[in-house]
Amino acid sequence: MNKETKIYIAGHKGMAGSAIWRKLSRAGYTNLLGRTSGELDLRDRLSVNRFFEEESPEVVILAAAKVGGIWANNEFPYEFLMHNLQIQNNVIEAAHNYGIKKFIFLGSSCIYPKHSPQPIKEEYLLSGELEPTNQWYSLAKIAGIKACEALRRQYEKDFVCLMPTNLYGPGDNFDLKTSHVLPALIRKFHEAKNRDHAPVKLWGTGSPMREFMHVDDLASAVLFSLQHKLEETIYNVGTGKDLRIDELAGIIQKLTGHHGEIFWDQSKPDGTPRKLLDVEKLKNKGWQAEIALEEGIIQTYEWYRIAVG
Ligand code: GFB
Repeated sequence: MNKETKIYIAGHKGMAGSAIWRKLSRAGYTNLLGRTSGELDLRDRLSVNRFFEEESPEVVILAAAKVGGIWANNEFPYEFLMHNLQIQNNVIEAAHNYGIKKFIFLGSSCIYPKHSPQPIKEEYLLSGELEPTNQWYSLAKIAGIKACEALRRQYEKDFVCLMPTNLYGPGDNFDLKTSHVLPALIRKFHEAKNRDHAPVKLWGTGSPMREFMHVDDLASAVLFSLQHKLEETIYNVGTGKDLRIDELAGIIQKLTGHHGEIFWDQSKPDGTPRKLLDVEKLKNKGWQAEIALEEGIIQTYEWYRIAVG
């Protein structure tokens, strides 16, 4: 692989894909390929095959997926299962058929069992029941991992799966229903501050623990995975540190300058009690996350304020 290698980043307009595009461009990769969902519907097998036929990418990074927070996952189980299966089946199969040299599949820490021992090692996959709110998404991602594992085993393909922890950063979804917790909290506290420090209503009990990683750190893990030989199928990608949701709320409240009250709506689900990734495997290869949580939130809050005007 060199700087002219043709690299297709599927989902290059999404939060993860656009961070990967920025990272690779800055690292000097000059032959990046992207298509918006309007230009190429990854759920359409014929169009995907035609695209691979015409463009002949050498490396593929699959960052396209239907994603969302706990409410969206629970509310749209069919789309989270089927759209993800369709996208990854088409892209993985085309990558296999068109002889792609290296393939990176992005999953999520929610593939692991709901009550997994902590921190979660890669080998805990399929050792227990999934969290019900996001089992649909998780099952699709697990199928994608198994397809990559099968290709490695049967055809000796260099297909690697990265499992990022909860991501956040510029380009995130700030819709209060469908977003993940971190962007939702930035928006809720920001808007409440501007409404004379009105009270803020958050979901669940505040006791679940989550690990958050800036999307630029994921992009650096993807670059690292392109530049190094990885012998195994799955590598966790995280910071190795987590915190309670009510602690996260405290940090975001402070950073946004909100001084009002916080209420917890316990009719909303908590989801998995904890999902801290064990990140030793990729660390032993030489990669680790660098962006501290507060620094990342400050940068994301700045991005959000510019985006909303
Ligand atoms: O980020 P989040 O939606 O998803 O929620 P998961 C994390 C925790 O924050 C849950 C609580 O316990 C929520 O109840 N929370 C508190 C809130 N206030 C809010 C709020 O205003 N909005 C949101 N969204 N949450 C997702 C999976 O799980 O994580 C996906 O459903 C994916 O499949 C993703 O894996 C990374 O961390 O629970």
